[in-house]
Amino acid sequence: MRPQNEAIIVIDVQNDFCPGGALAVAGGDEIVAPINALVPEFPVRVFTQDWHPAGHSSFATSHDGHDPFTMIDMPYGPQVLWPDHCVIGSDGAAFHPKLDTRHADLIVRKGFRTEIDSYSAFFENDHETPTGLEGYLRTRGVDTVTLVGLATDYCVNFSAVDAARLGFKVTVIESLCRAIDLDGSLAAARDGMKEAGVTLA
Ligand code: VGL
Ligand code: ZN
Repeated sequence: MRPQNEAIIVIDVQNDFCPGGALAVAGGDEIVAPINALVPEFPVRVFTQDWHPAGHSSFATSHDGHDPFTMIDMPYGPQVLWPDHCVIGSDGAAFHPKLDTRHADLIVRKGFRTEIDSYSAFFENDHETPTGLEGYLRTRGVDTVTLVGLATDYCVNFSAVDAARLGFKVTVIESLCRAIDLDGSLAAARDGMKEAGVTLA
């Protein structure tokens, strides 16, 4: 067992990010078994779930004439438009059926406001509106976090960089993540994480 100050954060291991899903990440399902094996080593276990209302502003279908995987300017900054995914209550939004969520102490849902996306487990994409996870971790005495899940270059990356900026010691286990890799987003994410002081293991 890891020491009491260490948490694992399992990011968005949901059907829509696995093969066959609406925003499938190649090999997304390969990480499920090793994540199940790793989670019990940690005294604090947080899982996140991307959780969007139908008609969410990050969906290309909400913007006439815009295609998925293109950019749009939102009031809070540039935003990638995605295929409809992880719609609240849908099968695509459910955790991968083999993911052992019995281990979860806390499940954080994010992206549930129509007008703003939330990649990070800590802040929405305005980098300002908190999810409450920082307070949860601190009140449980956590100062060190390990991140795994989907997708390396979006939700794992944003969560890792925010955690590091908040002063947590952060490790991303890359072999337990898979990337979308849109226009060099994986290389940019790796550089950004290293720059923020995140350890890529
Ligand atoms: C994610 C794109 C849109 C992720 C979520 O979990 O990385 N990516 N919503
Ligand atoms: Zn999303």
